[in-house]
Amino acid sequence: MMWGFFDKLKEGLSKTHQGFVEKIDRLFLGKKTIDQDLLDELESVLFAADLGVKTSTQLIEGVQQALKRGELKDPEKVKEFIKREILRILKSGEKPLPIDPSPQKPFVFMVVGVNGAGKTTTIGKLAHQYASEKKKILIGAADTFRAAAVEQLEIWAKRVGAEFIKQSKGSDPAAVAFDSIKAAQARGIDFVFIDTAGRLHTKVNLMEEVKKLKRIIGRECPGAPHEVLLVLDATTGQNAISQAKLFNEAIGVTGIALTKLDGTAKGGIIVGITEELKIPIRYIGVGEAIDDLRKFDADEFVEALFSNNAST
Ligand SMILES: Nc1nc2c(ncn2[C@@H]2O[C@H](COP(=O)(O)OP(=O)(O)OP(=O)(O)O)[C@@H](O)[C@H]2O)c(=O)[nH]1
Ligand SMILES: [Mg+2]
Repeated sequence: MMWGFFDKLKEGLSKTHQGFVEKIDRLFLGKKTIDQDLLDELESVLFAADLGVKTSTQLIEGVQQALKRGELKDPEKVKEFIKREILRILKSGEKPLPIDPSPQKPFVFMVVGVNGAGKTTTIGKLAHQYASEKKKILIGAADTFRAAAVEQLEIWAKRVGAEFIKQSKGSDPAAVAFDSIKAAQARGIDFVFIDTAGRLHTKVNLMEEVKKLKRIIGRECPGAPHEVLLVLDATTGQNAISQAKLFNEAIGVTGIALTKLDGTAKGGIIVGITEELKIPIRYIGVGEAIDDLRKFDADEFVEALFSNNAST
């Protein structure tokens, strides 16, 4: 199981590996010394890998300082240095939610993100994980923007054996959230997942909407939502960082699920997100199947990213 996911992760990260690790390898191949040109080229590789300007600049400064201290005489060492620094950054963002996060009942997840990021799918996968731990789950369809969104969520709820709360299309999302909390309290539910819309008529409305939802959830269940989980699509690269800032300012994001790391060359965004936002990465998604969402583990991630794909 463990190794199955590692291989999947490695395969998923192969484009990022090619666009980043392999480029670094090629850059230093046969080089005897590290000069300014080489450092400039390295900086371009880091930028192109979507690590973000801030992180790339910091890494280059780190390399320069290590060079001055005489620690990187051998160009091969530069890659090791970068790997170590990336691991250090990612470790700082590794704070998984325990399977039983608190004795509070219910523990409420409010799941937010722009349309198509993977909110509904992530709820399905998470609900599956908690359900397999014999927890009682309730899912609330507070994305009332599209009827299809409610149906998609209902399919997931049935599949994992979760209770499901919905209203008709176009109804007030806050009313669905209210019903969900009330039902969860009455039925002794352990975990509540509130799905939200990623698209309304304007961005400002979306933020007002999620603020209102959060307020209602907190009013009906003090301390909730216990986790405001922002779902970000890794394929959107730097855009994911802007989205995170918007949501964080509006409602205070407590954790991130980074989806679609499979098949994108922009996987380096996870480093930029951790460094710039200081919000823990809780989960990563590497595919559409029910088991393709995992707790984020920095060591595993960095190993998968840097390991040689050709050798498998
Ligand atoms: N390859 C891949 N696809 C994913 C992953 N996570 C989600 N998806 C797919 O992304 C698409 C959108 O996912 P949804 O869960 O519907 O996204 P959403 O945020 O709920 O979208 P809206 O309801 O429109 O706001 C679906 O086709 C998912 O199967 C992932 O980790 N990898
Ligand atoms: Mg959805």
